Amino acid sequence: MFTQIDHVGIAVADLDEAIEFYRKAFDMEVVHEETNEEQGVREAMLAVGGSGSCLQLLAPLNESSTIAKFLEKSGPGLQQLAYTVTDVDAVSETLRERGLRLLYPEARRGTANSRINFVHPKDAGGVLVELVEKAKDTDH
Ligand code: V0V
Repeated sequence: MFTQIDHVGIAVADLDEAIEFYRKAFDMEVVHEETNEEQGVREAMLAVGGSGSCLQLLAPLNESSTIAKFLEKSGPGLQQLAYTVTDVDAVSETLRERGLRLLYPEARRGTANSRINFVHPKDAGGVLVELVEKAKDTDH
């Protein structure tokens, strides 16, 4: 079902400060950065060696962002665990059949034109699980 850990998402208040921290403390470099208006985030992907898995730093774009709400309630830290899948529609359907709530009826646009959906954290042991079907032409 899942082919690898795509990324681990961390909520941060200030994206530039967080990027600087990860660069200085852990020698990690940004491989992709973008703003996703629909998701209400500014985000950066940082490579974890050559593993293919990334760290995703997520900063809120505005006060109504899910990340703003998360920061207010829980403070900065781990917000989500994302798995790579080859077909997000098929995996979402399988998980629905298994009784898990998917957040969206249809996949939405994620990082670098990936297609994404989420399993509600209350149905996944307290973990916000993201499913990521990568765009064909990307390596992150
Ligand atoms: C909320 N809860 C969480 C959680 N967020 N538990 C674990 N991890 C999280 N991230 C718990 C919370 O403690 C509450 O538990 C309960 O769920 C309801 O929380 P809430 O504060 O009322 O929050 P809601 O219901 O307003 O929103 C929660 C959901 C929301 C998960 C529905 O955050 C959401 O829609 N997330 C998906 C979109 C997203 O995260 N976008 C930003 C990343 P108690 O207190 O009732 O026990 S964008 C992204 O990842 C991109 C672009 C990408 O990867 O490509």
